[in-house]
Amino acid sequence: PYFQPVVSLPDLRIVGVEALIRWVHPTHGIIPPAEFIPEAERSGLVRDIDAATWRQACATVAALDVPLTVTLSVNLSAADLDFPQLAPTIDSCLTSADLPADRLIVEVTETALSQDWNRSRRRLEAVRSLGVRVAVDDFGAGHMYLDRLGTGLFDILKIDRSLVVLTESTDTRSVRLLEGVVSLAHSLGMTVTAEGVETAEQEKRVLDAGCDRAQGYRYGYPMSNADLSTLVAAGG
Ligand code: G
Ligand code: MN
Repeated sequence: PYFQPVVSLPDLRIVGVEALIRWVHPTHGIIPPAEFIPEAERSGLVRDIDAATWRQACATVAALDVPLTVTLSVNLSAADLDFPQLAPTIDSCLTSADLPADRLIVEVTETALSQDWNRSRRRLEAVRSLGVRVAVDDFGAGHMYLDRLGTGLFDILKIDRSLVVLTESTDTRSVRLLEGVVSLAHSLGMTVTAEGVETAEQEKRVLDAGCDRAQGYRYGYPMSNADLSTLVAAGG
C-alpha cells in the first residue's frame, strides 16, 4: 500500500491516511490499480490482494508515531462484500497489528454496494459491529439509492473529485450542489471528506461548503510507508 494524507478543515492537520494499492513492478515501475485490479477481479485474486493490503496498512499505521486519533482508511471491492469472512478477516488485521478498531475506516463505492445491497449491508453491519467506521467512496460519481444513505450504516461521505472540480465553474449552481450534499450528509450524522482537492481555489470552495476534511494532491500524493513515516515525524 501507498498512503495519502487526509486533513481536517480548516486547520489542515493530518487526521488520517488512506491506503491505496500500487504494484511496484521491477521493470514497469509503479502500476496504478486501475491497470491490474480488473484482471485480479477476473482471476479471483482481488480478495487476497485486498486482505494483504489491509494487513500491511494496519501494521504500518500502528507503527507510526502519530496521535491515536489518526485514522487509516482502506478500500473494499465488490468481491469483498461477497465474502462471508469479511468481518473476521478485518478483525484479524486489527488484532495482529494491535490497531484499535476505531482507527480503521473501510471505504466502499456506491457501485460496489449496489451489486447486492442486502448482502452488502449485512457484511458491513458485521464490520461496523467491530467498531470500524464505514465510508461511502466517490459519492456522486456512481449511482446510489438515496434511501440507503439514511440507514445509519455510513459514518463518512467522501465526495467525488468531479463535484469538487465542478465548483470552479462560473455557474453558482455547482456550489449550491456541493453545499446541498454536505448539508444532507451532516443532517444524517455523517462526516464529509472532499476528495481530489488540488488547488487553493478548490480548498476554499470545499471549506466554504462545509466539508470537514479534505484529501488530494494539495496535501500529499500517495506515498510509500517510508515517506509517510518521514512526513509524520516532521509533524506533517
Ligand atoms: O476511489 P478512491 O477515491 O479510493 O481513489 C483514490 C484515487 O484518486 C487514487 O488512485 C489517487 O491516486 C487518486 N487521487 C488522489 N488525490 C487526487 C487528486 O488530488 N487529484 C486526482 N486527479 N487524483 C487523485
Ligand atoms: Mn477510497
